Amino acid sequence: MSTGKVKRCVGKYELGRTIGEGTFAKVRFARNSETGEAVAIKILDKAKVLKNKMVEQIKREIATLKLIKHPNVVRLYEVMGSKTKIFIVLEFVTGGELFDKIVNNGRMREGEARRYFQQLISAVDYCHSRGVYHRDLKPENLLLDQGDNLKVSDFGLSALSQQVRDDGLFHTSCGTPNYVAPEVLNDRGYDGATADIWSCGVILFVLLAGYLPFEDDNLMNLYNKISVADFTLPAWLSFGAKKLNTNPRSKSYDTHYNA
Ligand code: 3AM
Repeated sequence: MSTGKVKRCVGKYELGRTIGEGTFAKVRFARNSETGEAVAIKILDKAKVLKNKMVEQIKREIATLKLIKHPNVVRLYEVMGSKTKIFIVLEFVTGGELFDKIVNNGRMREGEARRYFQQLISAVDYCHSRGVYHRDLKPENLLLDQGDNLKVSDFGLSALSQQVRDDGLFHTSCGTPNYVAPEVLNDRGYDGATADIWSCGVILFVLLAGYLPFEDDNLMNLYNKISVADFTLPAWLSFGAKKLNTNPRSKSYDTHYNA
């Protein structure tokens, strides 16, 4: 028997429950009414985007993103707008967030971390080769699918997230900029590719160590630690994993780095 409830639709998608609130958008479950396929829809407040006159840039970026197809990147199917909102229709990913694993089980074995890291680098390399940069790689953007494969979300959507950040404080909703490269913190213009690789390094560190390389309750102290690459490698890392540390200012593989 029908409940008589009218489902709210966006284009051909029937909106369902709210999955969560991200850095710059609300995320809702939805279903393609033609195919039955499940999707996730990110919903943004249009006013925030328009205010910053970024619409043209965002349209350009989205056109590029539709061409990005990689097993480790969350697919972007389409983007729609209403009078007040922007709807970004995405592949629905069911396995939760990678970092929930760390929160629940602590650090990973090297083999497990290596597999996720290879998938991350594969996604990043693919996007970079198409001129698409993430600029905000961090735990909440690393999802897992049913087969325990990594899916990176929000690739190329930095213009959108930047908008909303500009309306609040820098990185308000994600707390602290632990994953951000020093040159991004300086805010003097930066290379999207190397900034992403820095964040990948921080992510790998967290997978293997179970804690962040740069942490401080005081934001200025945190900026400072990031700027001088002041971190300590955990003793349990293998020689191979330690060797991945590419801090050009460190001469040996001591456990403490402070350039
Ligand atoms: O609020 P939580 O942390 O449970 O995992 C993302 C996060 O969940 C989820 O939406 C919340 C806000 O970002 N999410 C983001 N993109 C998603 C997607 N494509 C997604 N869940 C499924 N598929």
